[in-house]
Amino acid sequence: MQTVILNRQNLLPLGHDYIIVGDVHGCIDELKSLLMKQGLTINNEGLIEITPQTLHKSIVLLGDFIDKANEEKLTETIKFIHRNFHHLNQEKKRFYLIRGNHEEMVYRYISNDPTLEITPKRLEEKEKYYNTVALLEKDDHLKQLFLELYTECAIWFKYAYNEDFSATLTHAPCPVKYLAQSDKQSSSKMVKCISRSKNKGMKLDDLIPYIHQEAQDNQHYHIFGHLSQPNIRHYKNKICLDTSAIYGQTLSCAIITKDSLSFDSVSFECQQKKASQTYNKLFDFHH
Ligand SMILES: [Mn+2]
Repeated sequence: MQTVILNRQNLLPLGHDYIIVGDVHGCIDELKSLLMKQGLTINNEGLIEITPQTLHKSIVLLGDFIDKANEEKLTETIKFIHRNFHHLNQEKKRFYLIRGNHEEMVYRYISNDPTLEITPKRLEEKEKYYNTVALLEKDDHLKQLFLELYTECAIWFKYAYNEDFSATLTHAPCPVKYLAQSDKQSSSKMVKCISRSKNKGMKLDDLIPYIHQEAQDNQHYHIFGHLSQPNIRHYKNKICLDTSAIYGQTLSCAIITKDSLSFDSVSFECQQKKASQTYNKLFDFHH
């Protein structure tokens, strides 16, 4: 077995239950519902209450909490995550964020990243895929909140219970050799994989063959989001949790308690217009 020297700040402490939530994309109503369904209470000020019953529950967002939703919901999402990130992490860490490709791209736009060449195509993409940019450009306070959250995002986390059970969490699927590594190339592979929109017509399992080829029949899970799916996709130790909330499907989470793994979902609540896309299914071996 490969020995990886783990960076302590990427290790999730044992003794907590972890609620690991897939791509939120501004589905704030669904995020609140999903957390409440896990026994958390949200008060009138939008703060998640810390009670004796919920003291040991931690939240991990798998990335892509922005974009695609409408501006009102995006604003609410950023404010909710920001408030609760600080609130829940006051005494000890209970709220963890993973960087998705949407956070990364929006950060590059709003920080005037010199390596981001602004071409007509880029400007078109900014409107079409990264609608949080325009919102942050006209709301400086919200932009500051986003920037604070961005600096708090990790690329990956690992929960290592024992030699038989662990879970590595990233935004995007990636080959095992990049997983939980700290070099620049590995980091970018954990945030984003090959584009589906640039490879239309190709089956997802052919586009990222490593994900099923490297799947193992064990409980050393790799849990990721990024690839909007019609439901939770689970093959051996590989699990995709992006269940297309903003596309009108569901928002899902995995729950880790000690060495057990379970799942839950809530439906899209129709409090905003859903986005549209055609699904390209992962682990779709029967055809
Ligand atoms: Mn993504």
